[in-house]
Amino acid sequence: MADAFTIVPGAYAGGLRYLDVIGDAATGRVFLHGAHVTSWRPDGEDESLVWLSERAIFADETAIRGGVPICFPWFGPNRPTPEGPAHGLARLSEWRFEGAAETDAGVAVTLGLDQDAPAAVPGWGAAFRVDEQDEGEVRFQARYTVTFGSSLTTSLSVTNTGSRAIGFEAAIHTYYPVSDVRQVSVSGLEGYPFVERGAGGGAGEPIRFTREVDRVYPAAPSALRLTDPGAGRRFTLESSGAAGWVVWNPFRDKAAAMGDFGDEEWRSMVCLEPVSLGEAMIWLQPGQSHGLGVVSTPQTLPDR
Ligand code: TA6
Repeated sequence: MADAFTIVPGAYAGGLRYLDVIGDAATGRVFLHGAHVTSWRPDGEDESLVWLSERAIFADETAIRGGVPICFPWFGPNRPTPEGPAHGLARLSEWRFEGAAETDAGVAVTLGLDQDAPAAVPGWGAAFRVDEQDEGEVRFQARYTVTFGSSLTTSLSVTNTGSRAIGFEAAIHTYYPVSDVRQVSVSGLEGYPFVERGAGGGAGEPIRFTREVDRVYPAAPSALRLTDPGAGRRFTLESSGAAGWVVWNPFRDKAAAMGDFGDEEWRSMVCLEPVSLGEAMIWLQPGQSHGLGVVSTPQTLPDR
């Protein structure tokens, strides 16, 4: 049977190549730069169900603002070397297209990355945590499979192909579109400890957004719900291989301070990110692998 999907390779935006996926259940777009999903539109939806800034910059040395950035091999400012960029090197590296296939869950696109990948910023040689007592070579093979269907499934798998143990952090940093962030709630994290890195704008539990929220839940359950009455929609999220979550909205002031983020765009997005970081970072012995990902499923809210 002929494949029920089309991959349109080699299209360009700002000099970066991307693939357009046209399947029966959904369409999508993923850039080779960062293996960065920028669009996912399930059949029947009028718009993409991943948010993308109108000011996103498409350039080698910049992470695309919005969509689904991959944070690897560290999260945020937890860089092992002073010159390392926020959220690691993977979202600034050129991934290899390794193939696509029709599955029951939609069109699965796989991209690969290793320490020899061209990265806008160098540094794979010092990108991982290692035991200084160890000797041997640091090498890895990452594979990222994103499945465009009625749900969006993202899965990052990392294998230690070197000869010494490596430690790393990882997150799938998805931007979800919402009608108005001040009207939505995030449930599933009630009662779990968190570190607030922002202005502490999360009111109560379920989380509501009244100011900047930048919360790290180092250890929390795998299921979240993002409820958006204004859009009549709920996203259910189910993570795998992650220790916790990050919840982020920049709100007005931080959005205004970001050049690739529209001043009013803070109202229309929420980031919910399965993450393993800090004491829960992932350590792999030579030959070991670990997978981390999330399935995001939109549901229509019943009429009240
Ligand atoms: O995931 C939340 C966060 O770590 C925030 O602190 C904010 O920096 C956000 O990521 C975006 O980071 P970026 O490097 O993409 O601007």
